[in-house]
Amino acid sequence: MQNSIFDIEKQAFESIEKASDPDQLEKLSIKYLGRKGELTKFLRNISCLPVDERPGAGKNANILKGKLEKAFKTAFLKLEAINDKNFAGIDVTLPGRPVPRGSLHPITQVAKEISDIFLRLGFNIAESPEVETDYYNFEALNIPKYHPARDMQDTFYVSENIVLRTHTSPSQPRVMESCKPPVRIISPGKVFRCDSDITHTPMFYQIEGLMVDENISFGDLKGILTTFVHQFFDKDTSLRFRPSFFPFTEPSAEVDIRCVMCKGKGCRICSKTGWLEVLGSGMVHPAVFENVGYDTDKYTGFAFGIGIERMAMLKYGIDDIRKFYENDVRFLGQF
Ligand code: 2NM
Repeated sequence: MQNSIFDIEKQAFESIEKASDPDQLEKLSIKYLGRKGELTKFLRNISCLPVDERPGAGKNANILKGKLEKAFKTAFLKLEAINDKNFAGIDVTLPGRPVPRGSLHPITQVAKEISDIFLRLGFNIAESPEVETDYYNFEALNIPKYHPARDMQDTFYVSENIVLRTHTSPSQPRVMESCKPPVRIISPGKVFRCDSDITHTPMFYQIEGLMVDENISFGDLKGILTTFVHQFFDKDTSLRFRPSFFPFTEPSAEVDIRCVMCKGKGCRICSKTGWLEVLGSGMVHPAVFENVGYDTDKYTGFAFGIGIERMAMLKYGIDDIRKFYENDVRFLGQF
């Protein structure tokens, strides 16, 4: 009398479950599925069964054969994994390895921070191409052909009339050509100058601003820039407006703040002067307004330019501008 198919199934699965090493499993596989194995014998003896039971028994036996083959395979893989040196001894209760979290580049953060201050003051963002015509980069801004700002040592020329913009101001005549006052815009972005040392990189970031309307005065310039400095540094920072020169503004003023390091006592950062130069500004030159078709009897305005790296260096006490562009995550990850 041979075992029923159900007894074979029950016994086989119980012993597969108990098997603790691959050799034992191999023996079990032979016991059930081998040439003289239980299931093989059962299949061979089907002819001894009553005729009407044969098809059902054959079908069940073949289904069980499939199930056992699969169960042996899975059990082998499981034992193999447990015995694998690399797998053995893993403590699944250990915390996972942290995935390092990225952060915005400090220049991006400071650019956003400065932009946000001016957006809250009612300015809009105006962008323009990084590769610019000589006209918008220089001519429209009252920088004539012989002006030193055009010196080959400063400007990257693409061709005779195409340059990499040396400031973000070209966006401003572009906006003024197509919009009537009131205009209140800031232009953040990359600019390029052929210069490289601890305070200069050939590519750097600027935010330039422009406000034009009827009755805009130097008082408005002072008010807006004072508010900006107080929000960016802190509200107790003193400012000083010092006469200067830019071809596109008249009068022009450099804005200094009380040294953020020594609070005015005089140190290495402020070259013992107690003051730090943070931005340039002035009342827009009438020649610029004439170039864009604005009525110079009706409109006045002010403009300013801020170096983003310089603001970031002062805010975070960074002494070398090149650190921003060395891509060292130990530096960049601190902000
Ligand atoms: C500065 C300083 C002073 C400036 C001027 C203009 C424009 F387009 F209105 F003429 N845009 N930006 C300006 C004025 C920029 O950067 C140090």
